[in-house]
Amino acid sequence: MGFEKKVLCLSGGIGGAKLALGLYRTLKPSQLSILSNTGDDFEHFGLHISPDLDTVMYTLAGESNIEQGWGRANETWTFMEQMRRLGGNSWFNLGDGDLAIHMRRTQMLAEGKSLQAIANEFCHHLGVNATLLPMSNDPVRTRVTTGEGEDLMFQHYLVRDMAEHVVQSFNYVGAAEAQANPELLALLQDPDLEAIIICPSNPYVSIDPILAVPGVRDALKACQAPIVAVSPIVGGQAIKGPLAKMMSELQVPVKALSIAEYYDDLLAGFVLDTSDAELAADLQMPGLVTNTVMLSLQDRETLAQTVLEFTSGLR
Ligand code: FO1
Repeated sequence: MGFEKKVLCLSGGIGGAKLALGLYRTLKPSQLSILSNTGDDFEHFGLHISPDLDTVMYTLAGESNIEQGWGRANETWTFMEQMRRLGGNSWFNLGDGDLAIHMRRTQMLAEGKSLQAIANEFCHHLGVNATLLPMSNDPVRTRVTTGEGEDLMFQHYLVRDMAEHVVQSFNYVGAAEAQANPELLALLQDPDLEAIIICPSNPYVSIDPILAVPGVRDALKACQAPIVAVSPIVGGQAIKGPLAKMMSELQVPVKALSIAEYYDDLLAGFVLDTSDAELAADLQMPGLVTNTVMLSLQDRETLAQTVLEFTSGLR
């Protein structure tokens, strides 16, 4: 498909990581960088937890729990069982092996290492040869305004409270003061960067935190590489997670076109699922209609190849 140089994808957690894996297996691993959301990060049991960084890393390492989407395959849960027996917090499940990642990251942060340095070291040890780029090395925390009391920390909204609250708005605490990852800014100026893919992640809580970091959106827009988004809404539904519920609560029509409009001037093209083929005529930009539901590994690779071919036509 004519990509010999560099490709960047933007991803949140589970849904985005599927396409990131397809891209990782399609390209030479060293060609791919994944710009990751850190707005889901939080402190738990005194540990710094980066769910989206870890989900992408486990997925590319081939070590993720495919059914669950997050966490490790073949995980054991002795820690959580004992923590429950002791009356400890049990709403966020930390597997025994997963714990090592959080402890090691917390230790390295305490030693003054950056999220980027930590991601590089973890990817090296897990054999992931793509480049995982945290959107910033500074703290950004997604908060959800529900109109019921104070803003909710994202993991409280999503996991502890199972996305039951009605969302009114989101804010990304710390974003305004955060420095964009310098390695990202350098890549966006690299003439070898040939394509930028926004994976089918939740625009409000996975992609917007990335775009909220000062300079990122402008650097993406100024980049010579075309930007293409894959719709996370298929046939009026989200494949996984609370996106469709959020959109209806925000009075946004729950359809793929709403996502294309949301990203607006960032995009050179948009990818719709075959079930939404009739919407392609109303797209205000070049569109691709293809199967975007990634059930198998082959689906992930096929979608990646198809999206890359589409994007190369937009250069
Ligand atoms: N999601 C859940 O729904 N329940 C959990 O107990 C849970 C634990 C967990 C531990 C580590 C990790 O990296 C992710 C984890 N997730 C869990 C997923 C995570 O909360 C969300 O998928 C992302 O933040 C959204 O992209």
